Amino acid sequence: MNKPAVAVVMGSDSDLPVVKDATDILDQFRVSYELLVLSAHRSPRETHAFAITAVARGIKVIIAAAGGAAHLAGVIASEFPLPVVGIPIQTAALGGMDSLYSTVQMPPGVPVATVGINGAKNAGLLALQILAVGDPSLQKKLVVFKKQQAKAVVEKSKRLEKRRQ
Ligand code: RP5
Repeated sequence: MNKPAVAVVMGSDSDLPVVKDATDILDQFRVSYELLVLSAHRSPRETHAFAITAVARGIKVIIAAAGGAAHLAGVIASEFPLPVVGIPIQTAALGGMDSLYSTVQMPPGVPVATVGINGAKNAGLLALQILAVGDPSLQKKLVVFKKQQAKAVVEKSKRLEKRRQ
């Protein structure tokens, strides 16, 4: 694997079981990534340092997961000039609506591409699709992935039909 073009960050290690769906899909496509715990509130200095140095390290897209008052993706997007994908983490208190609103409701000028609550697989795929804009071999792999996905749905439908006969 070569130098990471993706960084995957999360507000706490307690987010890792969800975030794993993002790293699994990156692993599947053999795309390397940085993996860090950073908190907009608990470690603001480290978060700031990470955001302002990421481009120089070759990072092209950042996936940021957080729950509750989920400001991590937005704070990173305020300084990182390339795409940021936000994953709102499901919470016990409010079911993740708090995380969703905190991540998605960014002010004009600072976009965060927000996936659904716990939508880490889509965050990984979106990061791959962003990289694929300038990477024809990754584009080909994504085409194969989508064909396989469609085939799996057709097969499920056939199995269902058979069971009804
Ligand atoms: C957020 O607070 C984290 O992203 C996590 O989802 C949540 C709870 O963190 P812990 O108390 O488990 O460390 O900042």
